Amino acid sequence: MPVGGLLPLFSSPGGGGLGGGLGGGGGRKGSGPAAFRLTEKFVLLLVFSAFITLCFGAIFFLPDSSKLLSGVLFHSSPALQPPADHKPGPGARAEDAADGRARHREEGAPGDPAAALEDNLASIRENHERALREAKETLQKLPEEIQRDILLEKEKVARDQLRDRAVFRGLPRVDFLPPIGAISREPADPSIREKREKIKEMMKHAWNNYKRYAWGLNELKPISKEGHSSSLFGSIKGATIVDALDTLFIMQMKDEFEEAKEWVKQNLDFNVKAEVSVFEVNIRFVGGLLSAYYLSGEEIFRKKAVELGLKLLPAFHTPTGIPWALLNMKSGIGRNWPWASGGSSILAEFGTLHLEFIHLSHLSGNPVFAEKVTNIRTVLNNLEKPQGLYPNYLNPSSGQWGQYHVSVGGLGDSFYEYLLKSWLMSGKKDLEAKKMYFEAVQAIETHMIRKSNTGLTYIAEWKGGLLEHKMGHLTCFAGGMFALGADDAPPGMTQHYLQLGAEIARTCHESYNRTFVKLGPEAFRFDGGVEAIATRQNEKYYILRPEVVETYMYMWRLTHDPKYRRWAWEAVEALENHCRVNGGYSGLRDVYLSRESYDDVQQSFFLAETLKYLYLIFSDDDLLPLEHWIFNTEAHLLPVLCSDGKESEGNEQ
Ligand code: DMJ
Repeated sequence: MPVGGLLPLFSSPGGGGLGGGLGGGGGRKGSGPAAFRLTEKFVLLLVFSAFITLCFGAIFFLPDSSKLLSGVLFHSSPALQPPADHKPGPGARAEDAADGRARHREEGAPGDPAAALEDNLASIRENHERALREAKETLQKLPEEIQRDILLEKEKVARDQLRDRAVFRGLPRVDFLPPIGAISREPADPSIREKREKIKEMMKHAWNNYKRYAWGLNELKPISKEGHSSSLFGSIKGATIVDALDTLFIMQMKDEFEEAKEWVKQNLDFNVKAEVSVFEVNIRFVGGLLSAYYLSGEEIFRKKAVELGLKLLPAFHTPTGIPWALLNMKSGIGRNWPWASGGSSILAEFGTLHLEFIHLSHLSGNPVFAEKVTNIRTVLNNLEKPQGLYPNYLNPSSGQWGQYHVSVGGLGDSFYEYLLKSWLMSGKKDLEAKKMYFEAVQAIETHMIRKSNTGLTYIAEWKGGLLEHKMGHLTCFAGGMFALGADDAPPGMTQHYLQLGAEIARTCHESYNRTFVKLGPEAFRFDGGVEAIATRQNEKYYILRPEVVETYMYMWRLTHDPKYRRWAWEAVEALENHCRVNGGYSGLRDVYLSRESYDDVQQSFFLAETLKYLYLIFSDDDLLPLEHWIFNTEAHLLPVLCSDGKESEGNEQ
């Protein structure tokens, strides 16, 4: 429990506030009949917290308590109202937070509900005991000691801030090396060439409409034909421009790339007051700028990326160095999503900074970025993991896990992706990342991967030892991840991981194929007699997400099985038939309906990821070869670094 939460008990020895009312004086000596001694206070606290725990524990076992809680506690938006972004933006998380309290279902160990119940109670008990321990420690401190702790913490934050600024003395000269495979030949097969050309035409349609109706704003509303702003970026502007830069480059849309670059030069401004999501700004803006730099060599992108990276540093000024989710870039004040378990930071957010931050240090000569993400690893490595799994929530002050929820979809996903890619991006030198990745994947396989009755492999959600048999669209990226890591798997496991990747790809393809529009829902279930189908109205939408075609791209590159090109083309046709409108591309509110109901948002990741992955599937493998390039989680390109910290191009040229 955070110190601040207990302060009123001690606030005023002479009275005033709860502490005063209860006798004050730090609880050491009672000053009147109503006063409580320290031990009495502790007993009261114990009884009170046991009561609260029991109430909450009971809610977990109410039928469909998710509805109850989402309505009462989280005011979740009505069905048919998909949030702007779901992975892992606030919409997704708010929903997930509510969903996280959904009725627990027993794991696939039939006939053992008692053990499952026992597990769940054990984890509740454990959380409870931990909270009590922390409360007890704090209660034993004198008010002066608590005040001193607070002061020390404040001083530490101020020192950190000064240090971050001091180390950096401007950008060093960097020799730009021409990128490998940034531009490729036309595919030899005319039918493939034609398909690739079609995807480029889709990019033109998306870009031209954005330019026409929403230029300089974050995203486009293709039905209303106006700009769409998302709170994820505070008042930073131009998300679509920065997200699209590298796709424009590899598709050789030179004029468009130039106009985008000009906009960045003249208008991209980070001196904004409003709060931003550190994760979203990192993956889209820092990632997009780094990628544009590595492809084009234009200094403006390096400069802007480093400038933005420096602005994000105050997010790390927490007692553990685990960053806040939200940051006011002007004031440097951070906080976490109010709905996140016990004030926690989110695994998929603080765990998805590593690739970009290593490159920021590489391009700026400033070690501070690398230090921040290395520290995140250290904190994680010092923690006990339940069954070897990483919970989605971690408190940045106490350094303790929050709720024991584990997901390879929203809230967890790209953390695992970045472990694998850190290993690959380091030129296979970052052994720690490799170890963490394969250990995590092994635990995921044991505790979360299951097969449906008809043999579809899926990744469920783990909640305190129980499984919810649902898989998110976001989770579909994991097929590509398993396949990409296969080569470096422990002895004898390469084929197994390739196979696992192929099975996830097949399941996700099924989730598309079982809809009317042939694009998949936000989440699909394997229970109540259904397989790979969304059963809840608020999980039936599709917001132009990339994860399924992302997995097709890796599977195609790694196996050349023609079915992946076939499946990718089905997705292209579905996008054209159901998402394309006069004003661009729109997401859909229900993929099972024959009549389109548009959500009226052209997400920036549609240009950054969905169209880029599709284009690569119909290109030869020498366009952005996987051994030289790493795709960040927004599909932005970062070159593999050699052991000496140089990009791999350096060695090749
Ligand atoms: C993108 O912003 C990134 O892929 C992120 O990791 C998750 N959500 C979207 C796409 O669905």
